[in-house]
Amino acid sequence: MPEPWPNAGADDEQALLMGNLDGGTSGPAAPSAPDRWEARPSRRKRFSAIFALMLVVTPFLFLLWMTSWVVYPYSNSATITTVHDSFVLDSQFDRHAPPTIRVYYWTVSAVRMSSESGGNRTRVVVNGRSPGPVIEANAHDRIHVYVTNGLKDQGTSIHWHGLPLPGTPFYDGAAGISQCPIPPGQTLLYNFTVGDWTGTTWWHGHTGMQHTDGLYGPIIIHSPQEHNAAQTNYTAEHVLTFADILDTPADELLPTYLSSHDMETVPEPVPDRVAINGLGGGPHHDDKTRRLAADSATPIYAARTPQETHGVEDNPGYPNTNTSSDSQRENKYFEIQAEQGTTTRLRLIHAGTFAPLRISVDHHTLTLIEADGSRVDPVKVRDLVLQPAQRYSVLIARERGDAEDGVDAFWVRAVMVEDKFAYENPTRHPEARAILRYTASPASTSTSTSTTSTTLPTTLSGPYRTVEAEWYALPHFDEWALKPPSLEPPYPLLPNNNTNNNNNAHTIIPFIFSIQRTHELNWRSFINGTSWEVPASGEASGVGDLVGVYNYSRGGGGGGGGGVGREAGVKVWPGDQLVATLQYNQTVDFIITNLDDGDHPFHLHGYAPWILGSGRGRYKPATANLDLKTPLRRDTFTVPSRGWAVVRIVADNPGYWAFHCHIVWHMMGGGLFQLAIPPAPDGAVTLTLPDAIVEQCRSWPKIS
Ligand SMILES: [Cu+2]
Repeated sequence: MPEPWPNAGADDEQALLMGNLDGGTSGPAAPSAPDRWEARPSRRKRFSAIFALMLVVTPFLFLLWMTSWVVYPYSNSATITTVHDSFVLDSQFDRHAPPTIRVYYWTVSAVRMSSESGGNRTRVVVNGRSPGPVIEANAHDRIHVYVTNGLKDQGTSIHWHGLPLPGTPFYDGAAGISQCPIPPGQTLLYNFTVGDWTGTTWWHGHTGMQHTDGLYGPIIIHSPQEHNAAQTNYTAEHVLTFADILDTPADELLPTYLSSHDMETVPEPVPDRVAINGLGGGPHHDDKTRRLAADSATPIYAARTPQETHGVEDNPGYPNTNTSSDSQRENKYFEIQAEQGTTTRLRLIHAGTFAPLRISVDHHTLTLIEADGSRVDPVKVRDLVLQPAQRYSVLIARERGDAEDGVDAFWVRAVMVEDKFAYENPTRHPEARAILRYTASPASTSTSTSTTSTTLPTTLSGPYRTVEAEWYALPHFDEWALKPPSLEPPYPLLPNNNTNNNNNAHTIIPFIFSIQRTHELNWRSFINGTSWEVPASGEASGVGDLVGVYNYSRGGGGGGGGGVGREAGVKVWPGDQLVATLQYNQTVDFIITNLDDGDHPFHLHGYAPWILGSGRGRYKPATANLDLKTPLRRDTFTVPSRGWAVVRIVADNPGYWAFHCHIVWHMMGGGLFQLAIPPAPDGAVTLTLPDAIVEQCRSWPKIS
């Protein structure tokens, strides 16, 4: 299907955005860039009360602090669609609508909240909340996201994880690669098409540790065909965004992590809790306590100990439009409502940082139908493990026995997989829960997202008793065993160098990943002996290389001479930037060897590689048994501990793209390298770097 969108063309609007924002006269339209206080009346009241008591002596300091949260005034002229913004996806969403521009106005800011220990901690949020807004669109839509940096002293940027961004790689959001961070007070319009990509994905901050500190949210791209296949027939769908969460700001922990001289093993900070759509992080009472509580119809969280409010505290301003009473505000579990006798699709997203999460629903099997946007041959499992940045869709339906017994409510569980933790974290709450509740009427499509019920599930983890035998007979989940639906288009055939290239050789790029304590006793991640260093704020490889990849065609094409980006091969650029420059349309196999004793979820920007194979030990071509016929494509895959993986791409998406471990500690410690892919040498498509991207790099020295 052709897309009606030109790829360039937003430059005029970008130019407007470069101006000063607090003047309010030249700013772009943003009908609802919300005042964070207006959007969160409950928190405002709470803070006011606390501060009125505590800061009587220093009212001026408080006022100063308040005014540091700038509200950017906008007019209302550019809104094209109404932004739907809920984790309960709208069943009326028109999957057959003509290509549409969907416009979002976001302000990134930091909010402080009191932590368990009584101190303050900071979360980085969009429009006052974490997880931030949902982007919901159709294939071939164009997305406009105006991102205003409301942080006082840090740059920011947003990455659209898994979306290929054809023709607009400079909006990929990877700071130091595709752009410089957006300076404080400035706005960048991210303007890209979705192409024909469909499925479940997410956006997140890609500057420093902001993602770990809360800067993330879901992206759902619908396909007009998604309800057609009988095996994926479902009546409602819900998004569950999972994250492992730290009570200490991650940007404070990073220097400690990198210089933990006395630790013998890699000391990634052990998460404090897990959240599901920002809620349900516990602590959870044992089953006996829960039963008693449920029997007496008294919520267990009615006791307002400080520990009982984590879910709420983790989510300042989390959609709470219906939370008009105290009892509702105290509810802390995300609730999924499913209609009796129907099938529900759950879109599962790991938006966290370090701990893999084991996901299950009491008394239910999960029928897995999607991995990172790729349809999979449906497979039934008892539970699954989500690695950081991975996504799955599963179908669930109530077992007959439960229906007969009148069991209507079930726990959804997300439990940390703990084998990578290097030390004991005494404040750790390893499990988060949500509620799955069957109702007689259709599932709510309102924006109410936290439970309003007073009865909690009483189910235990595991199968319903009448189906135990079948349940235990189900295979163990294995991400490397997933395959695309057999013989079903539109799965592209695996390309090879005979069919898909213009005389470009089929190239193999090996890379070896390790985490080591260096000479200075710092913990660093290495790829082929290099350890990526985050460029200074005014630098980005894709912007600095103005005579390289982006202006490729202007230099006469053909791939020779000129800028640093043109010569094919793997090189270390100044500033410890490891860059593999490819030829357009080249088929490339990456052989990744993981020398570390942990699994690492690797993510390639701009592509969904074919996942050819993985194994333990070192890669041996003769015995590797690669799948060269029906491999799955996905953008985030696990390279096993002390093992290997082989993935393939065809370099048909020009741009600078990061390829890195998605455990943010490892990326920031150096575990990242870059692909530089030029446009076609015939000059049919040129990439023009938007002036706004260049200007934001130039403006950094002036700010700092
Ligand atoms: Cu890693």
